Amino acid sequence: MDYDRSTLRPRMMHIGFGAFARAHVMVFHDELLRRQNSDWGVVAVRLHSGAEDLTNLDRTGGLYTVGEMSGGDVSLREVGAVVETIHPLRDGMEALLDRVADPELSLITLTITEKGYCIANGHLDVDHADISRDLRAPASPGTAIGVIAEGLRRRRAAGHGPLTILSCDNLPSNGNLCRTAIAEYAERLDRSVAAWILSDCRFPSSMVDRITPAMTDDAQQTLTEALGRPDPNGILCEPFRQWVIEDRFAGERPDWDLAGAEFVADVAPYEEMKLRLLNGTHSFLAYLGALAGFQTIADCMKEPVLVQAARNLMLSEQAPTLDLPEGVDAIKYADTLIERFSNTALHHKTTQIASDGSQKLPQRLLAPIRQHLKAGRDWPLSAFAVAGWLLYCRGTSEQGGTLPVNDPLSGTIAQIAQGADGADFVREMLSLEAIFGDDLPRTPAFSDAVQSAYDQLRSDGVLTALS
Ligand code: CS2
Repeated sequence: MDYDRSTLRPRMMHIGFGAFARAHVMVFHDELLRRQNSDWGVVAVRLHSGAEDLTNLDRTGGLYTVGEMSGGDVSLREVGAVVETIHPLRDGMEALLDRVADPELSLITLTITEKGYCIANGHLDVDHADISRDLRAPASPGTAIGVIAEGLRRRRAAGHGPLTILSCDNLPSNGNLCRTAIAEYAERLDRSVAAWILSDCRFPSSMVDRITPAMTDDAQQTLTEALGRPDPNGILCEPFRQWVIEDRFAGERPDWDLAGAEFVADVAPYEEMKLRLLNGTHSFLAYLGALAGFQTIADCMKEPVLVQAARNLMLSEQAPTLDLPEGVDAIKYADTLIERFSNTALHHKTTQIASDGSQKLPQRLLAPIRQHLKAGRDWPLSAFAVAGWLLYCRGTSEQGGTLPVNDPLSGTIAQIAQGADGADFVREMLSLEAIFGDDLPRTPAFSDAVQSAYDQLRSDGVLTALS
């Protein structure tokens, strides 16, 4: 280890210590610790699955390996930032809430996925089963939102200072959404706590980027060979990493700029660019690629029709909806994405990216489509993406293989798919307000375009339809 870990204190907590966090947030943090004497140690938290992973991490004293993969090369880094792990099912909820309230803590970073914020129509979804359960028993919350709100309540009651909560999930204005969710939740616990959260705590937005597929047995094997021993918490990812953070913290912050992060006044242009060009195209490839029988994104990139379509989606349909950050060239950005997607060392499954479509479609594809509709522009590839999601939701690939539909709305989706086919299926799916709002289903230019793309996918198959 290149730095003295004995000086690290539990000053930062990361909730959602899964694959992405280990490969992204923690790598930036580790790099900072290599470059600066610092006491910013990390408390690694998971709320649901993963207790065993954290116990394994304790066994190695918090150390784990990140392998950056490109071609046949694996470049290894040992990350030493973790000083403590907490899992409420293993350690008890009090241990976690006490840590949030601890005066030494100043920052919570979050990777809890899109659905973790429990937002509907821009507000906390108080009808969400997990949120309503937490509100009935706020001292033993199950959601990250409930944990943070209750921890902040205790923190304030103990007279300790505010926290910064930094969202690192793929949502536009993720900081504001996080602030809304936590403050609206706290409002129901205690109005004065909500007021304190709004006035004193800070919720910077951030754009995060690093392609990090879920670990598989094969990936574990590759890592074991490169490392010379197994590492149950090890993770493989691409070499590229980017983190753009709104510079708005409640107190001191780690100098992640020393590790390559960018602190800026306004993250929105970076977030939109990445969500639409990278994630939007990822979803496009995930649904259409999986339907056409491709297992991974790199496999999709071996099919010229998909490469051309992905590039056209980025440059002809997504880029025109963006105010790109200064100095960014859309063509170069798109070419770099195609190159990153083509990394054959990463086995990034199309079905993994296809998960949680109901949570991803709105910001990745529907927001730009709304702009096209307003401007009277065509959006044929975006229509194929939405139609691809619809067809994917029926659960069968063109070869007859099973496609897993992992989604918070999977029950509703399965019901619609069982009850209807063809135009009725499309109409019923498009009337899911949580995804499409109440505007898109009432816009014939929208439903007609999606319907006709859907028909074309069904009659011609993905590759013919796209070419
Ligand atoms: C992907 C992202 O799974 C998905 O939905 O689009 O996880 C993507 O790999 C990351 O955002 C890349 O930074």
